[in-house]
Amino acid sequence: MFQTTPCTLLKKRQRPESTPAHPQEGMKFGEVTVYLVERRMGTSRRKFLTSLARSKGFCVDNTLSSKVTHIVAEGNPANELWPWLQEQGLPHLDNTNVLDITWFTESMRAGRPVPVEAQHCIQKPSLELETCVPDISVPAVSQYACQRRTTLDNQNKLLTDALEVLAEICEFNDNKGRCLGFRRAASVLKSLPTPLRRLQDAEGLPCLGEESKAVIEEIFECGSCYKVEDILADERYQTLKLFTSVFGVGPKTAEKWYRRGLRSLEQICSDSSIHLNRMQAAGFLYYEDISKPVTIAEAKAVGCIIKETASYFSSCVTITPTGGFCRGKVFGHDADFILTIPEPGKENGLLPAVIDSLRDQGILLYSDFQESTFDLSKLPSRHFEAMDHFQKCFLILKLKLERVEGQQADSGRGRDWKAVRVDLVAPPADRFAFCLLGWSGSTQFERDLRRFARLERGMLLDNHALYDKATNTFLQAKTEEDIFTHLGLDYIEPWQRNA
Ligand code: DCT
Ligand code: MG
Repeated sequence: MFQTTPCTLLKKRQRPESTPAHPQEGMKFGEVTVYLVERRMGTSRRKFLTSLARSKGFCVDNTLSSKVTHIVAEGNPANELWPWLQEQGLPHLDNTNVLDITWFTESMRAGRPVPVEAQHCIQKPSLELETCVPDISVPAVSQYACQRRTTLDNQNKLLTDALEVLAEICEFNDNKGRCLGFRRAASVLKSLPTPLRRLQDAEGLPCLGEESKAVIEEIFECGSCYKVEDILADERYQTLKLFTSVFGVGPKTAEKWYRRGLRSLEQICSDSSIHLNRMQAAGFLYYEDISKPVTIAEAKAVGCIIKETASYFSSCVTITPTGGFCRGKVFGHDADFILTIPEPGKENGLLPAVIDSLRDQGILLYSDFQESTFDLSKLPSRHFEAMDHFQKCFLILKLKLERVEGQQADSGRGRDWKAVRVDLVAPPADRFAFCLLGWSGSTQFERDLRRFARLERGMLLDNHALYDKATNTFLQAKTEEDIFTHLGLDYIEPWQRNA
């Protein structure tokens, strides 16, 4: 059971007699002395949180002494934290609040120490648990995908496939909230190292709402979920799936066509009253090819072509694969690349030159070029936009099969090329790390990185920058690791971001 004593036994304290290493001017809450546990939190994040709390009038001690009333830890499971605390030889440990970072963040937001509640406390594991069954303790799973390691080895595919069908139908019905709920639930299950065997195994996992739990339970009991089976067999769902599989067709257009009674791609192509935009027209024209997955060998071949093409513009261009392939996927719906030039401003003419050259080579089937609207003075953006402001282009390239390793020139399709979707983005060199982190995905991982930055760190993150609201500064980063460090997060490798 959770102990209530520490919350009610807050000792009235006087200001520390000795001057601390950093004078704590304006200390307002004399009855609370906070100690931040550095393990798992990291030095820079601890320093940041210490100054943040002190700036709000909290007393934060750098040493763990009997003066401390509130010990705050982050990402430390109870079974690791408590033995460590006990080793520190602190008297009255049982009367001290041992709290999760949530108490700290809520207090920072409130501008005062919030009352300690059950959900804030990191409880001491019971002796019984420690001595009898030490190995069953499940490490806490974070509600944020950016604090979980999610490889492509999904141990709960049956469950996540079902939850993703529900997410999809919610998206078709324009129900964003429910859609996100199912996506978050699926994402948590994808991160688990072992398959769930029964509903009880999901106890304590974050982001699993009642509906998701009911689906999981039904699958365990009946082998499948009737609601999901119904959706999969539903004509509207199947038709919307088909229509949105066309490049340039989103859920809104698909729904419009469905409501007009259209049910097949042939019907759309032969309906003279339907006006397709340029992207959709290309989507239909090359549907046979671009509806098939891009293989990793094809993506590599495209990378070489882009490299050769960009080198005519400048020998200093770097091509960095991003998107699903950088997360270890062997198939994707497109191939994504970031192009950079070290010289500031030189990237401006880069993509138009690459596009012109691809056209001259006769391998450009479609291009949609978007000029840069990036303006540092307009940052930070409070609202995340689906697309960043960098110069970019969405292409369809004619990939000669002879360029693809392990591919026969004519593999029975009567032609020696395949149409392939390719996305290129060219940020200024000093934005590279933010751009790479944003384009590496997965979408769910990106969402949670931004949510984590905002809610847990008071920072704004997007594909352009990281902004610290507490200090009103932009935090610079050369690498993705730098950004994780600023956020006080353990580094998650790209192949562990398949959330
Ligand atoms: N992205 C994002 N939010 C979106 C769309 C994309 O954060 N709404 C990011 C994450 C992935 C990256 O951009 C590239 O996008 P896609 O190519 O659509 O995703 P992918 O992970 O590369 O998937 P696929 O393998 O199917 O191409
Ligand atoms: Mg991609």
